[in-house]
Amino acid sequence: MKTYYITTPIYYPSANLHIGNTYTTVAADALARYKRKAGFDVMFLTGSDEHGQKIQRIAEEKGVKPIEYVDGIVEGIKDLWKLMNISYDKFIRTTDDYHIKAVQDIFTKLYDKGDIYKSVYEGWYCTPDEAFWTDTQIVDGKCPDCGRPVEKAKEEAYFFKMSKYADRLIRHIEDNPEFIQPESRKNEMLNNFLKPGLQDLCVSRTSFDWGIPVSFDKEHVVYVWIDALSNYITALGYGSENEENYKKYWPADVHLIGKDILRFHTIYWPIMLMALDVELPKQVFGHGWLLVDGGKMSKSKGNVVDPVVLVEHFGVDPVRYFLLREIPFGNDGLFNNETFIKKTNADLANDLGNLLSRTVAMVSKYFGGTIPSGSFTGDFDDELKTLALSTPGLVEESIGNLRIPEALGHIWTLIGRANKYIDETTPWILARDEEKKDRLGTILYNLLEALRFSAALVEPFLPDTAERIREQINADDLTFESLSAFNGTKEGSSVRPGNVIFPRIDMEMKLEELAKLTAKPE
Ligand code: ME8
Repeated sequence: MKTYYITTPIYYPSANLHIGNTYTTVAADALARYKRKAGFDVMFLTGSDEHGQKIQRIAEEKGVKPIEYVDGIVEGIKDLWKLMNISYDKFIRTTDDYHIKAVQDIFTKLYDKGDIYKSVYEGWYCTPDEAFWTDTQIVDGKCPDCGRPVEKAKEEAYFFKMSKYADRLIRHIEDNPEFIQPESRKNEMLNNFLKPGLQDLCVSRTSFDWGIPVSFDKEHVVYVWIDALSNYITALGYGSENEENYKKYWPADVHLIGKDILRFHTIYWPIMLMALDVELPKQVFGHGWLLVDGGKMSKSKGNVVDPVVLVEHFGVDPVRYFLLREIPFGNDGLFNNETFIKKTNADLANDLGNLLSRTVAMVSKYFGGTIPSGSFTGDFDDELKTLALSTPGLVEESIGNLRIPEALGHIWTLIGRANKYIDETTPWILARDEEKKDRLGTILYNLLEALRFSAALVEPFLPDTAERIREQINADDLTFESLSAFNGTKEGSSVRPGNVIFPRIDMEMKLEELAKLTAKPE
């Protein structure tokens, strides 16, 4: 069985997660679900990155131990993933014992090899970003990434000899065009960071102690990126007594991350792996920002959209749908209440929801709920069938290239075609003529079958929606295999009319309510 290993970043439990973190995780979930459904043995990893000065400071401010603080947040993260229907296979916490031990061994191994050495660190530190900067990198005394003030830092520290592996990494990136995606980000990494020359990376700290102690020098804790990045292999048991999962799933098929941490994933991480003689991940995909009113949403800015509130108001799948369909995967996209409601009403309530309720209602009304035979073919049938049969291949191709909005676009083309088929074939007129009942039956059969295709294809993206459609059309097979023929709907079984799957949202009423939520401080 082919394996597929996909990861999200491990998130800082410095505050509750917002819709931006949710975006990455939902996208990874859709890909993981798709691959599982396509027959892959999937490992989908997510988790929390719990060490560092920032967490230590927050815990101190709150008067609790760091572990107590992060325990609470991590519980909330797990609840959020449950709410969002995230099907992760493993959740790693960097405070897990096995991870701590593996990171200590990794650090020691790199030291013994001569790739890590002790020296003195002098420079600037951005606490919110947990990033060190040199004199030339800071801008007007501020962090070049986030614009917040940096602090002077001077301390004994261990350093990683990054430059030793730079040429090898440049060659790897140039020889493997799929390694950094989207393509534009590859040039940014090569030209802005790698080619000008890499500085050695500071990999330990002594000014705080909320971290993994360096096993041979207990004054030092491992500086957060070696700790954090290693999660992708320690979660698989790398360096432990049981390396079964590591052997099975590594190298990762894709590390899905936001573009903010691309540098860490495409420079530091591969160099660490080279030093450890471990194969590199096949791909690092850096998606864009979810913006609110033109700015990046972030925990430290406090301009977050709370996914829990959105789900309470609209349900899980409208949120998943908007993130997956509306945000161009790889580029920035705007989260905006008005667009969100418009999109939910147009695509979910109108296109998909109405197709389902109209079809099921007509089967109930004209055939007493019993699914008719589909043998009486006529105009427009072939076009619908041909499109349905070609859609799985198109979706597969889009997903293969991680073009998630495009994949959904193909499914909605089919949904749109089915709605058009109703207009073209006018079942309500045929229903007036008893002699045309067979033809009417075929049309409804084809619509149910188009709905079965849509449900099967949409399932990885909107799992609840697929289940609700399946229930109403009474389909017993939503596998991808069943989409090789347009005849999976069972004639003679009964539809089960249910609630409207996406009630229309009253834009004006909700907008006012939502406006308050969008800028909700934590
Ligand atoms: O960086 N739009 O954790 P983090 C889209 N612990 N995605 C967003 C986003 C936004 N506005 N804001 C955050 C860390 N994200 C490290 C990672 S990995 C070994 C260590 C997503 O909690 C995006 O995926 O700051 C980004 O990379 C991640 O959250 C950063 O999460």
